[in-house]
Amino acid sequence: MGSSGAILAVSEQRAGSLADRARTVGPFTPWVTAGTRPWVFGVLNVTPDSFSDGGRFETVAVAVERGMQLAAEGADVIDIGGESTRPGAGRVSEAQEMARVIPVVTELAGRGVACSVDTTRSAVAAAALTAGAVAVNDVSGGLADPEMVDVVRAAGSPWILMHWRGPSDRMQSMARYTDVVTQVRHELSGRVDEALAAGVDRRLLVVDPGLGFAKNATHNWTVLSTLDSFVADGVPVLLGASRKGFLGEMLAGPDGTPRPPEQRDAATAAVSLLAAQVGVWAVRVHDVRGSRDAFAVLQRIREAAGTPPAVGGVSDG
Ligand code: PMM
Repeated sequence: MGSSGAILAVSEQRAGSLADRARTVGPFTPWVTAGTRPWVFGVLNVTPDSFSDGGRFETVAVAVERGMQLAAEGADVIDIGGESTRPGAGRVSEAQEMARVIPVVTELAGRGVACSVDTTRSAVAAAALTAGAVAVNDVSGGLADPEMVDVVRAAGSPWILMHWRGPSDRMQSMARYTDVVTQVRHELSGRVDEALAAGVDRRLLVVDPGLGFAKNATHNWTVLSTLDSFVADGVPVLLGASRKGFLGEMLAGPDGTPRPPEQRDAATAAVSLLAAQVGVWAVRVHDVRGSRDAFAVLQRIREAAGTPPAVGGVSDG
């Protein structure tokens, strides 16, 4: 891989104590929390076909402007993706994904904005890290590309491992569970164990139950009702509920038509509040302000009650 030299250089810089490394890679590492609230990852899909914002941010300039807006609204990290993962979506070529994502990462990182790359491809992840991304968000949990583990290990990059059972064009046929919570937790811990066995630092791992990925609405609600059990498993948790179909179904009009994605933000903020209450490490949302406002409400209530926040990172040690 052409960028491996750069990745190794980054890796060498990042050697040293955890505290040094946290300083080097910035604060958006799983062992650091935002303090009293979860980190907020703002969604920036540079794709023509994502289910909620597809087609709106296709040019680099427009995408960068949107990224800056998300940051101004309180996103801690901008999560940049170039391949839609909506149910039924087909794949784009690696070259196309690179062409969509890398210029946007380069520009936003150059402006001092923390970016993660939402990709299942190791080459795209490597190029994004070289361009200044601070984390890899891999919806396949490392399953789609066996070389992803080498890239994140060499870069010393945080790696979000989402629960995944197969590609988007087939995943809904894989939404079969006898006990969704136990099985998703078990499959996630398998991904974590495999990453650890390959030499990835435990403190760089984040898990995500993958709402809507090989899960129907009932599965999603069941997972949300037991989010605390995912947090209790001890690996920081990121949650991506934003504008997803199960919220649209819940908010359907009298004729049963699901509420459109852009009108699901209040429900998304409600999920973010629930996530914060149980100690989730980060949320991934389109409407950053709604979740930040929800966290502010929770913060005031906790202050009034004298209750410490539940924050879901791991300690430096
Ligand atoms: N969902 C989508 C894309 N990337 N990444 C993580 N870690 N978790 C998610 O739930 C997730 C994701 C699909 O939603 P989008 O089309 O709005 O990006």
